[in-house]
Amino acid sequence: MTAAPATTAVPAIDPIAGTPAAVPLIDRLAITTIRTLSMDAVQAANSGHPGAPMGLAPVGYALWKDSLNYDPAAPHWPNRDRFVLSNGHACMLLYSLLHLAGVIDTDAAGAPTGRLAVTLDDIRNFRQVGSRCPGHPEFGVTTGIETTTGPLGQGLGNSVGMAIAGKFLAARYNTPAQELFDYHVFAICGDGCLMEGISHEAASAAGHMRLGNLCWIFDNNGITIDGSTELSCSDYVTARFHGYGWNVQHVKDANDVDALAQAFAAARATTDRPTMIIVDSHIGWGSPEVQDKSKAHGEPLGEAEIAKTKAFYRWPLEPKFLVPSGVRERFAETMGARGAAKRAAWNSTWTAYQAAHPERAQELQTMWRGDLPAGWDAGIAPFPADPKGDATRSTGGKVINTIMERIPWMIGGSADLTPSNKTFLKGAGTFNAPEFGGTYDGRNMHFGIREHAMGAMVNGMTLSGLRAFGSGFLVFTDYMRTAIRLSAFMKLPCLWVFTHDSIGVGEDGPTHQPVEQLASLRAMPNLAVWRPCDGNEAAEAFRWALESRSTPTMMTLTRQNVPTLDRTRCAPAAGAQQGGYVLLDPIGGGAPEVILISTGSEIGLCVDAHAKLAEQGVRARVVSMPCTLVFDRQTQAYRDSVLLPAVRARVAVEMGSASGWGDYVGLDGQVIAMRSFGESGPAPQVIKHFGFTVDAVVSAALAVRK
Ligand SMILES: Cc1ncc(C[n+]2csc(CCOP(=O)(O)OP(=O)(O)O)c2C)c(N)n1
Ligand SMILES: [Mg+2]
Repeated sequence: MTAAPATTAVPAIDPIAGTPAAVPLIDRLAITTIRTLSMDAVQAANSGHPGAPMGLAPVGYALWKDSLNYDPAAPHWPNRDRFVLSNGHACMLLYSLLHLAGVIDTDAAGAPTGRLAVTLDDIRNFRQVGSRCPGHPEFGVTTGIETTTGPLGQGLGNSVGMAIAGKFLAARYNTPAQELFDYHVFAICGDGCLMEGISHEAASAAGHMRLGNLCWIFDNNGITIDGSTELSCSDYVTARFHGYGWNVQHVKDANDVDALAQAFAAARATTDRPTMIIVDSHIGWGSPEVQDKSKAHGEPLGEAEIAKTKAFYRWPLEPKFLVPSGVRERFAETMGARGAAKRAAWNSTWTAYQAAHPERAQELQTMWRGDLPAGWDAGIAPFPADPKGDATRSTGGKVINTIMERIPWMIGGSADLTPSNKTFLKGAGTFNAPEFGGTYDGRNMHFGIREHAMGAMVNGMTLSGLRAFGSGFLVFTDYMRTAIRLSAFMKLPCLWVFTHDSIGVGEDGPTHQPVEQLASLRAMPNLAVWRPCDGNEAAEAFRWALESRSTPTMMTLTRQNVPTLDRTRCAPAAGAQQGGYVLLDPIGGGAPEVILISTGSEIGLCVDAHAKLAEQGVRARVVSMPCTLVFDRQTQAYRDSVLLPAVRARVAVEMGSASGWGDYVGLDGQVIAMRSFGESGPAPQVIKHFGFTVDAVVSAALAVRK
């Protein structure tokens, strides 16, 4: 299946410096192989980060060799331990490990392709366009990469989400006879990850939830890009993590693989809380000139320094990318054998489980395929026409509650705004540690006031197969923008449910009234920003979101009531599946002279303006555009049928930034939008104050028609 990679005969290498003499030669060779592959790859690319992989090589090696339960022949095995490299710049550590461990490559469906996930040639092509070894680890590009990292701290948040998923799956599916899920999540992080605020949010949440299946490993090298951490940070990490309720261990020498192995074993044995292992290390270890200096962080060592460092390692200068024979075999006989045995045992458990619990087994298979149960949306009932209407956060909450009943692995919650967001899942229990009154099979997450970590946690939960959602106020998506961006970048079908979507928030004022958020989120590639106009469009939007496999959804919902449109007068809400559709055409027929385009709460204004224009004999069309990204994905013919190219008199109306609407109204159109921050006041007054009135829409329509 997988071609055996060429190995190089062991050159005349002496025992390798650094690791204790008691460590077998082959292990010392393996560790130095990781170091030298990293140095050579960065040098060849003339770009990258050699220092952290050189310091962390024994840490990664000890973890993979002796602790990680992972079968390189089955990188998608559901009960594998997860390994996250939160300090993504250290990716040559990960690429080296993936290569040496012989992790196989799979296609999008998870089938083996017959090559390695990372070949030696991939490593030689580190950081080149199209390479399997991009500048930072990318989920979906390289098999075995569990999550994309690079923005420091994100991986830590992801690891918490993965640990939550592990607890949830164990609680929901394990039986006394069959323990299907007992995996651990290990994340390596650096000074940068721990300085980032997200690490606080994530650690606090994980400690509170008592996630005993989680372990973070801190590369305590005292160096960041600017220089010594004395420049910027003197946190006492031990006390900090004790404060979070974590088990804290300290390994005083990163080269001490025995101490590391003990620490990993102790982390596994600690099941009532997460573990932080602080590992004192040296960036650029072994390099005479750059060890312990920030210079080791992010630039090639240079040929001369590589020569000196390899001499210190007692390693031959040539060939580059040397993998001594025996090193790959060492991975195979340790991690490989252990992983294969664990997976074989798991397979028997799974077979027994399928026989004993066929429905639950079916559920898991559906989840693993990324599918939904048959008839998952059958419970969604239409909302009857109602001029008074309801807020889309309320109708949306009803839809979520309907669909979650049929998707048992749908789980999520809010950053402490559950009653406002209306995302509580009735009767679904609370995910939390039992000592705080929760259970691990509860499906209501209380993320706390931690938007940023919530984002990364939802990504981690989604990476683990769950249909996870996070909610909050739209204006605060800025706090978690990187996590949202990564969901779009990783093509995860996350569901972001953000309410209070405009100045319609009212009294809370401009700090709470989003203006530029819609436009800025729409600017993100592969993020479907939905802004439904009523309950029926909200139902369609959720349908789209759940059926999406590779595009996350940002559902934006109103705080204030909006009318539920009479669908006998307006087009059916199913049109929303195209992202934009003709809601109303001229009363009495005839070609439209003017097109009103709008979303969400402003559709009501356009519907009323449409009637007023008709009274004045103006033939208007109203286009509802709840999701521009989905509309843009339609055929040109469809888009032209909605936004008739001949009709250049167009008005777009949205209580947000005007940015982006020019694409739809063109140079002859007008945009009624926000040009400033909002105002505190009762919503109807604020909305009127900023000119969002039927008359304004009518005037604009008449103006563009000329
Ligand atoms: C959110 C974020 N901010 C800034 C950066 C740029 N950056 C990459 S590595 C780094 C320093 C990280 O220091 P540390 O984690 O200690 O890594 P080491 O130098 O020890 O490898 C910075 C600032 C980033 N990748 N992500
Ligand atoms: Mg550092």
